[in-house]
Amino acid sequence: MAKKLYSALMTAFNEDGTMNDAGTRAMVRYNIDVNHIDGLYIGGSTGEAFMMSVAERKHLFKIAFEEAGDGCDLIAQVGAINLTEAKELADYAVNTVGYKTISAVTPFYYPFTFDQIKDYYDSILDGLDTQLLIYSLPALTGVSLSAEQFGKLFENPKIIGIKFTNADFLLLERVRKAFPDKLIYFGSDEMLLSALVLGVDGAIGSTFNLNAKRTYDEIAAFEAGDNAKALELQHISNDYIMDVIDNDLYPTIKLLFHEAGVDAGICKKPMNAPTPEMKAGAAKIYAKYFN
Ligand code: HMN
Repeated sequence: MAKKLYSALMTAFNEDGTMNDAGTRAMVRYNIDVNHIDGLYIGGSTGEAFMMSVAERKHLFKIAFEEAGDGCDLIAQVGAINLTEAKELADYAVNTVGYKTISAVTPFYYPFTFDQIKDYYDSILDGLDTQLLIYSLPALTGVSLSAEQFGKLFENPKIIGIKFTNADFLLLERVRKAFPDKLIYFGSDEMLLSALVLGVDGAIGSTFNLNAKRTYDEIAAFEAGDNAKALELQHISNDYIMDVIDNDLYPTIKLLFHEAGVDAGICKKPMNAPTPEMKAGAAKIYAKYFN
C-alpha cells in the first residue's frame, strides 16, 4: 500500500483571537490544489486545538470538511482532557459533519492510569460508527504507552492505528512487528526517513504544509531503493525544519503560507504574533527552500 502523507492543518486566527475562516479554507485548498496531499489532520497540535473552545473546534471540523469535499482524506482530532467534550466533538465530527476517521490525543496533565486511558478511548468510541487513530505524543503529553498497552487499546476493533509522534525507534519497531495490520503514521517530520525504514504507513506533520513535494520525492526515492537520494532530501528538509523551528515553528509556517500567496492569518495567543524579524526570517526561508 502506498505510503500516505497528511498535513497537520493549521487554523488561521485574527489578531483578536477569533477564527479566520477564509485563511483556514485557503490552507485546505493549498494542500489539495498545490501539494496534492493525501490527507489532512484537523484540530491537532498544529491546529492549536488545545487553545480553542468546543464550539470553535466544531466550527473548524465543519469548514475544513466543507472546503476539502472529496479532495483528500480527513481525520478529525477530537481528544480533550475533558472526556465529555471529547465525546461531544467525536459525535459532532462523525454524525453531524460526516468524518469517517477520528483521532484522539491521550488524556494529559494528570497522571492517568492505563485503565483510565483505555476507558477514555472506549468511551469516545462507544456508540459511534467510526474508526480512530490513537494520537501518541509523549514529549508534550507526558504519556508513554508500551507496545503491550497499544495492543490492549487495539482490542477495541474501531482503533485502527497510531499517530506516532515519538523518537523511540525501538518502541516503533516493536509496535510495527506486533501489529502489522494496524496503521502507523509517523509524526516527527525530521526523523521520517528512519521511520520509513521501520515500515510506517506514512506521516502526519506540520512541516508538510509547505514541504510536501520534497517529502513525497523522499518517499518515492526510498520506495525505489535509492536511499542516498532519500537521505539527501531528508537533509534538505531537516535544514528547512531547523530553520523554521529557530524562527518559531507555528507562526513561521503561517508566514511561509503568506510567502506562497496564501493569507493564513496568525496564531492564537499565547503563541507569538509575527514580528518584523520573524517575517524577514520567513521570507529568507521561503526563498532558500521553495524557489
Ligand atoms: C498535529 O497534531 O498537529 C501534528 O500532526 C503534530 C506533528 O507530529 C508535529 N508535532 C508537533 O508540532 C508537536 C510535527 O509535524 C512537528 O511540528 C515537526 O516534526 C517539527 O518538529
